[in-house]
Amino acid sequence: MTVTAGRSTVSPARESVTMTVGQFLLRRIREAGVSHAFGVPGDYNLELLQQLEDAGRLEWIGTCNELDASYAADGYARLNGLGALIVTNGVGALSAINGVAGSYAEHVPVICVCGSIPLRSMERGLGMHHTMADGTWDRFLGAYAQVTAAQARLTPDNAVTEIDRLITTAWHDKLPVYMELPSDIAYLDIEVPAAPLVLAEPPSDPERLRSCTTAIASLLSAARSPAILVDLDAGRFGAAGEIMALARKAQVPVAVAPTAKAVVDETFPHYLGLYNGKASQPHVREAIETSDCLLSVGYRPVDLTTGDFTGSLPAGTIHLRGHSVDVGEDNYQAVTLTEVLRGVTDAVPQATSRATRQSAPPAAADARGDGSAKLTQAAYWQAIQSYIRAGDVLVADGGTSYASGGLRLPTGCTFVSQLIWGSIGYGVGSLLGTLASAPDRRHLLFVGDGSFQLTAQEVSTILRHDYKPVIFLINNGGYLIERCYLGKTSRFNDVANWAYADLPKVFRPDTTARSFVVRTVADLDKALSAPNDTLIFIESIMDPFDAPTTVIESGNNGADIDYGPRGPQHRDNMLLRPPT
Ligand SMILES: Cc1ncc(C[n+]2csc(CCOP(=O)(O)OP(=O)(O)O)c2C)c(N)n1
Ligand SMILES: [Mg+2]
Repeated sequence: MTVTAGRSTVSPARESVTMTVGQFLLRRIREAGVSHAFGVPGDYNLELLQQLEDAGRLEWIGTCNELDASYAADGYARLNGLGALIVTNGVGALSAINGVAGSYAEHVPVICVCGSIPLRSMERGLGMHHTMADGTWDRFLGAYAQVTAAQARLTPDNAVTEIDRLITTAWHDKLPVYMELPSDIAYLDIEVPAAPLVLAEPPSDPERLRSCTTAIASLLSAARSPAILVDLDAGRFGAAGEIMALARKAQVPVAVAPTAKAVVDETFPHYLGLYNGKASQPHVREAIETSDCLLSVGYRPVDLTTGDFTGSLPAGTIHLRGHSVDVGEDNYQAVTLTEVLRGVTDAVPQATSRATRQSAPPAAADARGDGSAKLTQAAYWQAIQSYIRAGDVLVADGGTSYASGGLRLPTGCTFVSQLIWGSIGYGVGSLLGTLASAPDRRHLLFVGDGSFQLTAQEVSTILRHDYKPVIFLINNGGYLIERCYLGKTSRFNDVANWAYADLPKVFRPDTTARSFVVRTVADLDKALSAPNDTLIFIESIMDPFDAPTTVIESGNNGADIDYGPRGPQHRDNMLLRPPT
């Protein structure tokens, strides 16, 4: 029997179908759970975009530039588990490479498809546009080799194996991949598997899993002050539920690195808070650093997650990763994170004696003062704290907006930030992606004027698709966080003053967006009472030197690390110091 599926012919005996290379690629991306693709058209990918539009499997979200597409695919993948962007040869691919490198640093699985020059041109050595015009065609593949887990140039011969290898690698390793689709092969018929792509964690090696879970469970059961420290891989590998189940059964407190904020529900009774070396609350630091059995999940110490290297984990820390574990001298391979956590949970006795160790952070002094007073950062974050509700998606860009990491989040919230890679403007592009991934949730963006200027145009795409986020923009006349490193009053830290709140109207003349320019607490309260039935844009004007103490201290420490003892930060008044 032969089954006809569109143009394709299915032959059950061979379990393969005939399909074009482009249609197969789009089908596999869809089967991997991705239903949107971001990017910019170009002559080398138009044929694929035509296939995308004809098949209707994926929704195309055209962005203003490829950098924003890479941020959007990243934000999308953080919520959805996988994301995709489609760019054109050279010019598009290199515009996107910063964002894809960010996905690598932050362990976000993104598929970057580049419509590239035709195989015909490569075989005949034809000089083509969007190349160096020197007959070479491997340069961009080479560039992407530095920032992706796997790369391939598709051909009719390798398309089936390479498409599956790359998508599976992205999903399995939680890292981006790059594939070039030469523009003259997308419409060629090839034989492809009829069965859908199945993405599943490989089962652990049974003996390794047993030995590993037994070793961890016995250490944990004997411990007097066990603790768990969670980093972002716990979220990427979908292990938050397992971590909480273990913490509940063994009654173990859980702290998270700033890179993993909200991976563990912050209302969870065993949730301690953020661990960040010296910058942690004392009870969190003590629980982690003096634990006699610390279980870390995906921990990757960097300056911004170690309180600038002031933290140190206990020597015997057990390190769990996506697919391997270290316990003392023993290294376990071929074990998957969720299976290890489930195995340990099964093996430990139900603890009853350990009380939950959560303690609320000290209540901040009321910073709101008189409603007519000039808005301060302290009053701002206090007002936003009461605005957050369960299930919100918070996206934080760079600068003082990082202070959103200090908000106490209700249940079901997601926190998206690019703390390790730290490319400013990421938040605006990423917001487009989180909105496309979860349009029914409320999305809040925290962004500074300087960061916003890198990717502001993507607000037009957000409006074009009728998304309804709340954009909180701090207008403080420049790069305030940089003033905490160096150049307190230097001109290079100033930016042009835009009429930010007017932009929704510029980007979509018929917009229903509500824009506010806020100068006082009372102004902010009024803006915060607006219904979320359209995009809300809140531009808050603040003093150029008003920064949260956490941001000032991290900038000051950063200056010492970056410039060393002979650096210019030691001269008078070179950087913004905490108020005395
Ligand atoms: C792509 C990129 N360029 C430059 C930087 C350096 N940088 C980090 S934060 C920052 C300033 C952010 O200013 P703003 O968004 O206005 O935040 P503020 O601290 O003023 O609230 C800059 C320029 C960066 N992180 N990424
Ligand atoms: Mg600023």
